[in-house]
Amino acid sequence: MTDRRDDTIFALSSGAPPAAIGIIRISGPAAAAALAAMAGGLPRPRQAALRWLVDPADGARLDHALALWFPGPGTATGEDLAELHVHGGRAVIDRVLGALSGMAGLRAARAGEFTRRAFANGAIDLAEAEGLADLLAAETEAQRRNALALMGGVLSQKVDAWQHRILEASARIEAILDFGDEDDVEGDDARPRAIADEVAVEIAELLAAPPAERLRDGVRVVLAGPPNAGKSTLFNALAGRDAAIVTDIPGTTRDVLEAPVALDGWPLLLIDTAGLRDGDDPVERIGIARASRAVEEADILLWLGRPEDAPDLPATLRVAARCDVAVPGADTDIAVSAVTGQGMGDLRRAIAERAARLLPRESEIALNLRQRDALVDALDGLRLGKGQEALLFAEGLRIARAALDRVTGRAGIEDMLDGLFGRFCIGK
Ligand SMILES: Nc1nc2c(ncn2[C@@H]2O[C@H](COP(=O)(O)OP(=O)(O)O)[C@@H](O)[C@H]2O)c(=O)[nH]1
Ligand SMILES: [Mg+2]
Repeated sequence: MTDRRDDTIFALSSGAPPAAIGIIRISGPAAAAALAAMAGGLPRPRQAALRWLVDPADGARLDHALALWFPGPGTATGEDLAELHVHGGRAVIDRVLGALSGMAGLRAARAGEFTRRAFANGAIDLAEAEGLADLLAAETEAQRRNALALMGGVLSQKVDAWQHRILEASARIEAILDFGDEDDVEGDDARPRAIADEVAVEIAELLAAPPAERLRDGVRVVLAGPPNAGKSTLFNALAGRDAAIVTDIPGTTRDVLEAPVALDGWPLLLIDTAGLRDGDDPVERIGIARASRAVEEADILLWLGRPEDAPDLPATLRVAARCDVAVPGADTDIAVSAVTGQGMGDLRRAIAERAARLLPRESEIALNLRQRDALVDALDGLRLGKGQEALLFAEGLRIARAALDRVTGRAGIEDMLDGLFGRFCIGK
C-alpha cells in the first residue's frame, strides 16, 4: 500500500513500553469511525471518557482506558484526531495497535508524520515545526527556552511583520514605477526605501545573535596546556565522571576527548586534549596536532600552562591547577584543585558567566543554519537596490519576500521537508 495524505494514521506517541500509560494517537478521516468501533461510541469532544476498548474484529476486550475525541480542523494535526490512553504494558499496546491496523483505511504512521500533517494543514509553519523538533531534543534549560520560543511562533511572527512591511514598500514602489512610466513624474520613493532600511536593520540584529548550533552542540570549553598539568583530572571533575584516564605519566592523553555537560542550564561541550610538547612519539604528535586545532576552535579556553604561554584568545581563563600542591604563579585568573575541590565553585561560575555571553539571551532567538541562510538572502535583497533605480529596488524587495517565505516554509520547499520531519520519531 502506498502512503497517501488522506490515509488515517496511528502510532504510539508516548515513550517505549513498559510505562504507566501509553498514549496512542489516531489522525485522519477514519479516526472517528475507528474510535467509535473500539470504544463503543464517540466520547464528547475534548473530554476524557473511561471506556472498555474492544477489538472490532472479534469483540475481544483489550483494555480499560481513557478515550479522547478531537474533531478537526482545530486539532494538533489539523485533522480529526483521537487519543487512547491505555495501560502502558507492551502486550496491551501491541494488541491495541494490532486492532487498529486491522481496520479499513488505517495504517501505522511514519516518523514525524503527525507533525508533517500539522504543517501541511497549516496548523503550524516550518519555523514552529523546527522549534517542536528542538523541544523534543532539548536537554538543557537554554535549549528548552529557545525551542519553546520558536515553537510558539516568535520567529514566525517577526517574519510575518517584516513581510507586511516589505509588501507595503513593494506596493508603493510598484505604483511609482507604473505612474512614472506614463507621466514621467518622479514619485516619492523615500517611504518605501525607509521601510526597507528599517527591516534590514532588524534582520541584521536577529542575525547577530549567537547561532542555534552552539546552543544545540554546546559551548566548546577546551582544556589545554603542557603534559601533567592536571587537565584530565580537571576535565573529569567538571564532567562529574571518570571519562579521561589520569596518570602521572606525561603523554597519557593522546586523543581529544569530549563530554557534554550542563552548567547552570547552559549546554557545554568539555574537551580534554593531549599535553602540548615536542616529542618523537608519532601517535602523541597526532594528538598534539588535534589539541592545537581544538584550541583554535575553542569558545572558552582553560589554559593550565604557564600564564605567560597562554594563547592570545579572547575567552581564555588562565587556570592554576593542582593548587593544593603547587603554588599558583602570578597572572593566573583562578587557582583550583580538582582533588580538594578548592576554587572549583569559582571556576564553574567563571565558565557559566562566559557561556551565558556566548549563548542567546532570554530575549533573543537562536537561528539554525537554514533560517540564517534565508534571512541573509532577505537582507541581500533589501540591500540590493539601496541607492539604485526604482526597478532594481523593487526587484530586491521581491527577492527579500521570497527569502522570508522560506523561513516559514511558504515557498517551494518539498526537498527539505523530508530532512526536517525525519528528525521526529514515530508517533510525533
Ligand atoms: N594533588 C593533586 N594532584 C593532581 C591534581 N590534578 C591532577 N593531579 C595529578 O597530576 C598528575 C597528572 O594529572 P593529569 O590530569 O593526568 O594531567 P594531564 O596530563 O594534564 O591530563 C596525576 O598524577 C594526577 O593525579 C590536583 O588538583 N591535586
Ligand atoms: Mg591528560
